[in-house]
Amino acid sequence: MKQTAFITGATSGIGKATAEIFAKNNIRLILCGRRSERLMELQEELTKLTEVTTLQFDVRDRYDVADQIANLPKDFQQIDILINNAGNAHGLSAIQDGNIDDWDAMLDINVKGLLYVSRAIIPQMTTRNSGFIVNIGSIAGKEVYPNGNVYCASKHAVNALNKAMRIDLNKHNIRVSGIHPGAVETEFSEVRFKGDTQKAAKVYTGYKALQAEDIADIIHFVITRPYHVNIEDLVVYPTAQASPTIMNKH
Ligand code: NDP
Ligand code: 8X3
Repeated sequence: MKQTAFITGATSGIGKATAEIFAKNNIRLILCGRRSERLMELQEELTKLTEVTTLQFDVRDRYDVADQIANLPKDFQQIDILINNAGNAHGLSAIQDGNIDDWDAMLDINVKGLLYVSRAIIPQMTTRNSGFIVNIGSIAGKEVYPNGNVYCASKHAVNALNKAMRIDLNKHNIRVSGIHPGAVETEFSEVRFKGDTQKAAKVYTGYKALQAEDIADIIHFVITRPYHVNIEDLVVYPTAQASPTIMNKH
């Protein structure tokens, strides 16, 4: 039977590439993000391959998130796969210099936003005793690196929530997977450095970074294992990267 996937952060990077590979594999799509123009463009493109609807919301708005999910069109109401991907780093500075608005953004989006979306969707999965949740964490959720403080804390929280979901949803036959990438060349660093494209580009020069499609491919692999197989936790680095701070650049 055709499955339906709900993808947050589908307007760029990993989320967009995941939408594309899912569409090619005939998965019905609910695509989410704040940038409505990008959502419309993607819908137009992927509708050639599968059924697509879009939800435009900020994951920080718990009421809007709950309301829009509760009012999905009939054909999209059963969500089989949830990809919790929306998130970003904001700033990179020592804890004593941290910008408190940046801290709020990272905790509100990466942690609380993921919770709001999950809370709105998981009950239908527990009722059906089936479903798949993929949480996009980060190597920042496995190790802490200099100046990464609050972003690392937010991704450690995602790592903890991934485990918590596995435990609490175990009796409901729901699969839960955490995927934790190293450096992926997306808009991530542009957001982290507040639109400084030169600084952002430097993050990905001198080596071959992971591409959004690499992670999307892995997500698709994870969700297509037989139902009794659950890949609980997966850390993915570019070959040139050995840890958050060790990079073989030329
Ligand atoms: P991008 O910046 O390319 O994509 C981020 C996505 O998140 C966008 O679609 C954006 O959509 C969405 N988003 C951000 N804030 C909000 C919000 N408040 N409400 C709704 N949607 C939001 O980065 P990536 O694709 O790289 O990031 C995707 C995930 O992967 C993130 O969780 C990130 O932490 C994680 N990750 C990234 C790595 C990397 O090196 N790039 C490595 C490890 C993990 P819009 O702006 O339209 O709302
Ligand atoms: C993104 C990768 O190393 O910038 O989560 O934290 S890193």
